[in-house]
Amino acid sequence: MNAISRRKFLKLTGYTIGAAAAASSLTPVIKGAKKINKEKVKGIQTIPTYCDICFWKCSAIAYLKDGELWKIEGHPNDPLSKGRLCPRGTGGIGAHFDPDRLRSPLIRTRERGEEKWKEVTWDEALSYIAKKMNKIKEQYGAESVASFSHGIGGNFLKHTLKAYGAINFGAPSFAQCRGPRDVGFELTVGDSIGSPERTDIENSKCLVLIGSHLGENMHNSQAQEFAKAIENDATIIVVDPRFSTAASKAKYYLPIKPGTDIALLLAWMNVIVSEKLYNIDYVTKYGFGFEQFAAEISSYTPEWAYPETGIDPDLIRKTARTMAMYKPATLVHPGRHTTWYGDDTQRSRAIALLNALLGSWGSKGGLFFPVSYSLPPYPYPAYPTSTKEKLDNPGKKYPFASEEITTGIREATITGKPYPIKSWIVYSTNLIFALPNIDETIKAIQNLDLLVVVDTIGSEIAGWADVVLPESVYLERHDDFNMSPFKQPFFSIRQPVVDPPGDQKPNWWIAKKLAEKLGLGNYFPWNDVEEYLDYRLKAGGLSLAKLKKEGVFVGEKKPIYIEEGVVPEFGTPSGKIEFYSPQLLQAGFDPVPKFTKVEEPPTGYFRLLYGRIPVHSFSRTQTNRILMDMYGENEVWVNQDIADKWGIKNDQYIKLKNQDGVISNKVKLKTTERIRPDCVYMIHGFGHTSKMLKGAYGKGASDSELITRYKTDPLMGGTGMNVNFVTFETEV
Ligand SMILES: Nc1nc2c(c(=O)[nH]1)N[C@H]1C(S)=C(S)[C@@H](COP(=O)(O)OP(=O)(O)OC[C@H]3O[C@@H](n4cnc5c(=O)[nH]c(N)nc54)[C@H](O)[C@@H]3O)O[C@H]1N2
Ligand SMILES: Nc1nc2c(c(=O)[nH]1)N[C@H]1C(S)=C(S)[C@@H](COP(=O)(O)OP(=O)(O)OC[C@H]3O[C@@H](n4cnc5c(=O)[nH]c(N)nc54)[C@H](O)[C@@H]3O)O[C@H]1N2
Ligand code: SF4
Ligand SMILES: [Mo]
Repeated sequence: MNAISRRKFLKLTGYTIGAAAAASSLTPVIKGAKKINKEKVKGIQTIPTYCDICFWKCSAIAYLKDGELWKIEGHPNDPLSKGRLCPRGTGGIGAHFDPDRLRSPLIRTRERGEEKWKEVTWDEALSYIAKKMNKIKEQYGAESVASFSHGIGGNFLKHTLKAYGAINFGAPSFAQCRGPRDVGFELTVGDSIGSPERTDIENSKCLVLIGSHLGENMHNSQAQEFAKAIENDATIIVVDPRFSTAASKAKYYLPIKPGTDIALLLAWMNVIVSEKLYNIDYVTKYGFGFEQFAAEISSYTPEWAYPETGIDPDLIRKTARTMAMYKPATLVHPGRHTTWYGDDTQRSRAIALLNALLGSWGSKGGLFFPVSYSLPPYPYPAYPTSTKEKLDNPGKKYPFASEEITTGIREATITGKPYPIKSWIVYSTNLIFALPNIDETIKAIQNLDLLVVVDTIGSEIAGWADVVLPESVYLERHDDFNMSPFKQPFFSIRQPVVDPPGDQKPNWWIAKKLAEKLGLGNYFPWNDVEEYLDYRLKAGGLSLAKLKKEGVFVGEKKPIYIEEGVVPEFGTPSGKIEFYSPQLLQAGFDPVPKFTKVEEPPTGYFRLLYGRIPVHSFSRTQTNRILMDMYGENEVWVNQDIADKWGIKNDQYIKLKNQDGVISNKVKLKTTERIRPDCVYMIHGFGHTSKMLKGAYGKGASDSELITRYKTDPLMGGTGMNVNFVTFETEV
């Protein structure tokens, strides 16, 4: 990045962590942590690895000073980080020094959820788990052990569980996050958006952000590219009920009424089609069912959309024409966390269609075709086969689900149907915070014979476990290669930088030892993970020693746009972009997206919205003292006029009460003109209730607790979570 964009990037994030600041805020915490790197090398050492504070997997270079972890920076060769980490990544070293880390395996001694434990050895913990798992297999079958995980670290444990015979695996990244978006695009262009997203933000001349709060949502490459687009004077259009950081960079800001984005999208497409502003050649060449689509949307004029969305028809026209003016370098960002209202797949489909009308799918400045390396897999023995079916989506109730549905596994655990689930093995996902309706999660847990949680800290889900296994943090372990498809083929290594401070173990070790205890040692023919990594690299003609030293291998540039010669393939039934979808019609759904009204908050209530802050990831960073120094509790955004009416003041503490009578922890008020009067907004991940999290316990309020209702997307089972209403309790 050049100097200007670096400054812009920093300005955009609003948070900078200097190495000095990081180190100074660490000093009090370092005490007590076991010293690292037995033979402390004098001076500076650098070790490349990749970050795990979120799932973007930026490559980084960790610095040791006199054998102690000192700081971490972006890897200059890495296409994802381009030499710069986001504020969370920079503060990531706080994860190593976190005084609230789990230090040894724990077995529950009292009722579930009481958080009373005895410390045990790894051998005791793994023997206990294996014994219970074998009993469950005997009594109910191996399919009755289900697993939840999030991120690459879950791969080895998944391997053990598949070898054991498990078939039910879920991650919140589908039904609570990007699922509707990926399915919406699959239905339309026959391909998903993926992660990292295939968005060519830096080259876009017109960038449309619907909710996607880039700059607060801090996925590194996207935030950097966004800074670049701003620098290039791209026209930015932001649609958000809240004046986000991105909105402050926008030429057009559309303060939409929450839940009405489909109406806006239909009106935009109506303008673009009726004024013949779409990319006619592209649509003729690649489109299917355009005539039916055009007829269907002909009544959705900006005047029709106005009373629904609250957006002035002239502004709808002007922004539609602007998008068309810059086509095909107009990018309507598909978003990521898209589980909002239960109609989310259709909204995402409308976004896919708008991109298609502009010819952005496959074009520079639009949505590119990602490229990647691939290494041959390790030749493991075949997994056992099962006669049972996965139970997350029985009878294909959600016909277009393309990944497992977490809440489907939870439901089956509650009902015992189509067959009982008796164990959850949970890796790196705080299900209490990630799934809507905590009571249902706890109800499901109460039906289990065994809940195992692998975590680094005593998260809420760990608090409910029978056995807690402490994992070493990313700076202390190997994981599998990162080979994410992106703009250039590349892959990177995660490797230990320092030793863990206690008896924490890496996931590969846990997976291998558990397999051995289960009598499945033959599924781990390697002794050490380096042997595994080396095997795969050699099979690809590459060297582990070199990768360990360099951190990242970057391949030759390849074509990623249609204009560079990529011939697009559409994996839809027609082999084209389906403006009109016969498969949706056949399954009983609208073949062209339609708008339906969402339920309004009752008088005195406000819609609860939530999002991200640059310095935290979900519910996983609130014990990281470096990051907590920068943002230590969340606040709730309330419109100034509403606050005045209620007689409540900025910085005052209030409580939120939802439609089902659930009352939150006390939370600071942020009164602002920057949000509509019909909703409130807070940062997800705060209001921790696990007493093991000393640095986070009781700080701020939890959106998860207030999300007792959710609306399930009938196409793919995603859980729309923007459907809860809260009112204020002013006595705290
Ligand atoms: N710093 C940081 N960055 C992160 C993460 C993190 O934890 N921390 N998590 C990462 C992950 S996994 C994800 S999925 C993404 C999530 O980030 P995004 O995909 O950007 O998530 P959204 O739900 O779109 O973002 C919330 C925004 O949508 C607005 N919004 C709410 N309701 C509506 C509505 O009805 N219509 C419109 N138009 N806007 C609405 C909110 O006001 C808010 O500005 O962030 C990623 N980046
Ligand atoms: N209410 C509400 N629910 C949401 C969201 C929201 O904004 N609000 N966002 C949704 C989205 S977009 C997503 S992607 C999901 C995210 O859902 P999750 O991935 O479950 O996110 P976290 O709550 O951060 O849980 C991560 C857990 O992993 C642990 N952990 C961190 N590092 C490691 C490690 O190295 N090893 C191990 N073993 N464990 C580790 C953390 O301590 C934490 O307990 O949540 C979804 N659910
Ligand atoms: S986006 Fe930030 S937190 Fe996520 S991997 Fe990259 S540097 Fe780490
Ligand atoms: Mo997400």
